[in-house]
Amino acid sequence: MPDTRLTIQPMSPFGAEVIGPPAGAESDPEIRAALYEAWLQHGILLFRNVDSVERHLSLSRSFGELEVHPFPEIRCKDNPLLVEIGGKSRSPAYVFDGRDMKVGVLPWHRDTAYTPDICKGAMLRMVEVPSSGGETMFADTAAAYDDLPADIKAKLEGLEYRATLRITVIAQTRPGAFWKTVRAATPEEDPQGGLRTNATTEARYPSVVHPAVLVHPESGRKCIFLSPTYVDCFLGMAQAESDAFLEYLVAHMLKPCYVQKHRWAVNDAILWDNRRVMHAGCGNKLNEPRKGLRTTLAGSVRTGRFFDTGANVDALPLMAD
Ligand SMILES: O=C(O)CCC(=O)C(=O)O
Ligand SMILES: [Fe+2]
Repeated sequence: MPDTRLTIQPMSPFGAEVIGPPAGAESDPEIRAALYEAWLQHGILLFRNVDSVERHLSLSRSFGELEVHPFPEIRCKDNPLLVEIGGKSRSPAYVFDGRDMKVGVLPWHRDTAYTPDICKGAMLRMVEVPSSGGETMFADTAAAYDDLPADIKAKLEGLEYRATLRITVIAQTRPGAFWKTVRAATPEEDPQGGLRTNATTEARYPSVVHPAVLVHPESGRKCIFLSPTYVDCFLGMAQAESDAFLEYLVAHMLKPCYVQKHRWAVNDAILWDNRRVMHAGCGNKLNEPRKGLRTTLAGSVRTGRFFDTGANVDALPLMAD
């Protein structure tokens, strides 16, 4: 019998809003199972009025074990299972997107896709929302896969790509990033120092190889398994051919019929299935607060391997915590 305390309201073109459950109801195994099923079916779930860290953690945990994020710099000091997105504790990367100078712009990616074990999912809760902008976009790569022409599906069969973490704006300006006209701020525009490079962070994560298509371990659906910002090259293709193929696939995945754009309200929380969904931050105007807290769900399938099989990750320098 359906639980009347829980309504799953589908959104367009994909995802669903969860109306209810009352705080703490997720400890009920039946409600937990219904939420999990809805998450697998819809790819992203929106919860409203998640008004405390405890509730955020409790909801996140009902979808699986949480993991500590690989970036020490963005972990919350008082709870390493949470990372801070935006907020005042990090110096923002200023980006000119061709029209406005913005902070918080994040090109299309999957979380932790620069490691061999791409995480299963993540739940972002917004605690400060700017007066305009600051949306997050999500793209359904399972529906996008389904609609590909047969010859492209055949080309993707068994295809792998090399991926490398890029966290600096200029390094992200490449095919597949969702802006083309990006530039870093000048010192006048960003008195704190303009574009910050973070070579130490990037050096910590050696390039990895992932399959271009993932058979979702739970739903069995095929997903275009790209994290476009990090893709260097499809293996076995010349760079120009690889760039053109990546541009084609990204343009396909970003058709409006696969993209959900969420305008946040305070205490909205969205859980995404990182195996199926990629996401991007639209950024917002300078000098407006925006702060999110995010959990990360452990327990993906290991799809990746290090590109350089001799990479000794343990020998790499650790960042200051
Ligand atoms: O800031 C955003 O809109 C997206 C943040 C993000 O990519 C994440 O929380 O993983
Ligand atoms: Fe992300």
